Amino acid sequence: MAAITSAAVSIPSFTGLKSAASSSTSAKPVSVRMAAPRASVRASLKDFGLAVAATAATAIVASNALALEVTLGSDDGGLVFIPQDFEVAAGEKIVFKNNAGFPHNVVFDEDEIPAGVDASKISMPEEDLLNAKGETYSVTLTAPGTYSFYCAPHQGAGMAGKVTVK
Ligand SMILES: [Cu+2]
Repeated sequence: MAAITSAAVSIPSFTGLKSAASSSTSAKPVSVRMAAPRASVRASLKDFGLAVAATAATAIVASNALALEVTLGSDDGGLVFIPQDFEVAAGEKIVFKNNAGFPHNVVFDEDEIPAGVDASKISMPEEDLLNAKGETYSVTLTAPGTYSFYCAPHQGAGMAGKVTVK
């Protein structure tokens, strides 16, 4: 306290500068203090917004990931769909994936699908075949009900399945 007073007395002009500087520096911290919280609130809101957006994007990815995979042919070459009888939500993608015992395909039975659904629009053409392991055929069913499908080359061997759309 004494040192500040003597400095103020011995060098008045410096004191004036100092007080001006200190008033400006004391004003700055106030404005910084005022601005900083706003900035950080903005930043955190922005981060929050980004986090929400990221969450939404994840949710979209997750809903896209809601694809049910059906394996065509068991690992030992069995002529089956795995699973053979399953449920999906309306609009959920069904991915039929070629595994073993191919060629396979996926044909919906026009007599065993909900009324108003066009079997040709959800089926592979009977002559189209999945000839290699890992090849896929995807379909999305939107009309609720039960759909029967089969593999044309192996229909006689009982390669058939059923999906219920909820
Ligand atoms: Cu087959």
